[in-house]
Amino acid sequence: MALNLTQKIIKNHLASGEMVPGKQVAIKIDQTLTQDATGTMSYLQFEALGLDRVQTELSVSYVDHNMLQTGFENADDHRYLQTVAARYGIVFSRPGNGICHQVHLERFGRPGKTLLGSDSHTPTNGGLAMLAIGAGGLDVSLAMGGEPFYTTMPKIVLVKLTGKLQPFVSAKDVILELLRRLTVKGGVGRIFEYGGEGVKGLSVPERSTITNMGAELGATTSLFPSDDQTRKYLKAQGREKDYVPMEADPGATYDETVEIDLNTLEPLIAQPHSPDNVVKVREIQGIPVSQVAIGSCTNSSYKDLLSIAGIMKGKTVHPSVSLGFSPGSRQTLEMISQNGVLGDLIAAGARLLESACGPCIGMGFAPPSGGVSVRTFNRNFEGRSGTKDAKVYLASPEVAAACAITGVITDPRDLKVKAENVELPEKYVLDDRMVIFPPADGHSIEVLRGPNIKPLPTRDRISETVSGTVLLKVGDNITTDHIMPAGAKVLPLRSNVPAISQYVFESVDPTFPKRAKEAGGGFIVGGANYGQGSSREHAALAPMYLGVRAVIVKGFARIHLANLINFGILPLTFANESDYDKIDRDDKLEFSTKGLETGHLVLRNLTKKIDIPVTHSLSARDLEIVRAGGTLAYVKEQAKK
Ligand code: MIC
Ligand code: SF4
Repeated sequence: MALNLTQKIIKNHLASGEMVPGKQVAIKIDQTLTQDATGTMSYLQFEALGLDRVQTELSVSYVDHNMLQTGFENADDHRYLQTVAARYGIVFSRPGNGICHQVHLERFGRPGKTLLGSDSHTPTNGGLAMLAIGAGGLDVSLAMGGEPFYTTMPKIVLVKLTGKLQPFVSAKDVILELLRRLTVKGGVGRIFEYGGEGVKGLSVPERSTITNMGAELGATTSLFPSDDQTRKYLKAQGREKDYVPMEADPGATYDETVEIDLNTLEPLIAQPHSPDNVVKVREIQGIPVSQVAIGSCTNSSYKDLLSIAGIMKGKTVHPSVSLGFSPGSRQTLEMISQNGVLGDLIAAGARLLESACGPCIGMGFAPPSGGVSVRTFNRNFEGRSGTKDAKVYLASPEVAAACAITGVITDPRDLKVKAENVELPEKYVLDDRMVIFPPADGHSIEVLRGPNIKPLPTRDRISETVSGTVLLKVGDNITTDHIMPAGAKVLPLRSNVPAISQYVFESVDPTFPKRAKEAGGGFIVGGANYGQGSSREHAALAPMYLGVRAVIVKGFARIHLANLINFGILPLTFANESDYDKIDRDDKLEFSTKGLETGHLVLRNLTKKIDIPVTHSLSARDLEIVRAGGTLAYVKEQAKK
């Protein structure tokens, strides 16, 4: 049977299950990656498994998120990560070496392999024809322990590209166009496989910009074939031996198809406060801009910085704009410092930021009050920048550079500059000195833990009757940034669940943690696409710590759903969406867990004296996990058996 590329990779890694959309599959994982903000939890969980060494072909631990060291916490976490990596056979990418997804693409990603990362933008490496999936830290720790990754087999969507990108139109516009058409819910339960003639003209870094932001569609992952572009890129990275050609079989079929003609695409921009609020740049040109930020795992490659320099060279950043840029990796930074591009950008007035996530996660470079910030990033959720009333727009590097010069939202085609054809280098600077490879035997390594690293909270087995109060009712598209904010103040508490739980739902209802504790826990009610955005398991772990028993919504985002199960919170969905209106905050609810296996439950709303039917999509394994009080408890029970 003719297989598409996704099916080929899954088939090669299928540990159990059937490749039928909607059924559970278990996928063998070749590589894992973690970053520091999710990594500490992931390695604490790996340690709890009691294994001696990681079982994967390659596991890499990056430090790129919690880089602002205003106290001992982040520095302690970095030291913990470095020592735990050496102890258990994990490669460690030191702070300063760059953003996990960019560095992984440059140095480690391999066509046809599977990659599980504790970060939602892990699909960046889909640009190299990897099946690269974002997951909670616990799922990644299990994968490091040799367990397959369990997920629902998604539908596979062919994104057929034709034509060629026109000058000043870039890869970012391809994914913004998809977000415009399909919205932040459009990719849920789907994998986006790119194909068609238009693929050939896109380099690996461009492909990765597109697969990176498939996460904003809610997709399980996105990937491109491995072809001559892939070979060229790997060769330039000194890794031609990692190249294998990979593509869909002729006649392969897909569940859905979307077509994009690259010839007709125009520069696009996502307006506040959602990545799918996309319009043509020309439709909103002229809006004054106070800040421009270039970087993030989406658009911080060598090619991106060269494109910007092409526009900025010899010009000056507009007096009302502050322009900051963070090269995606140390490799990129070294290269632009050697070829003069860094000098050109600095001469133009740009501010060099660290090679890290930085402003993308609210770690510095926050916009001014009410300011407009144009960013090459992937997320513009309200308040994420660190300034609550800032208005963040998402656009390509070319659009961002144009705005930096003119001080207003500008279509780069309206600048009187010639578009440069940016070629990828024949050879990248190869310098892995900031990567520490683990010793063959890590037994003698002492794992160093700081006082901010607190033990993992646990949950008891689920009871036969669950009752409690509705602590909060929220609407559609609630992000994990709403549930568990990031930013410079909260991020240093990632290894300390009791402390970080005090910030749950801070921007929605700051009384939530106190009320939850006082009520002895309870329920959250939400709308569609609940938990979209990041992979942070703290958005489940901290509510679990506060006693949340079940989340009842119209629909879940994939990673958050898995995280809720992992921490023993029951994810329930309204059988009839209109029943959302039949529950209010402070209502008392009760249900029996006896019938969980049937997939259908009845919630008794004791306050309104009505019954509300709810369903769930949990597999038999998921159910056992929730009954046990979470995955770690389940794994331990299994080990005893
Ligand atoms: C993000 O972009 O939101 C993050 C920060 O990278 C998260 C991970 C985290 O919260 O640590 C993600 O995307 O998964
Ligand atoms: Fe870092 Fe931003 Fe990418 Fe998340 S989206 S990994 S915070 S750069």
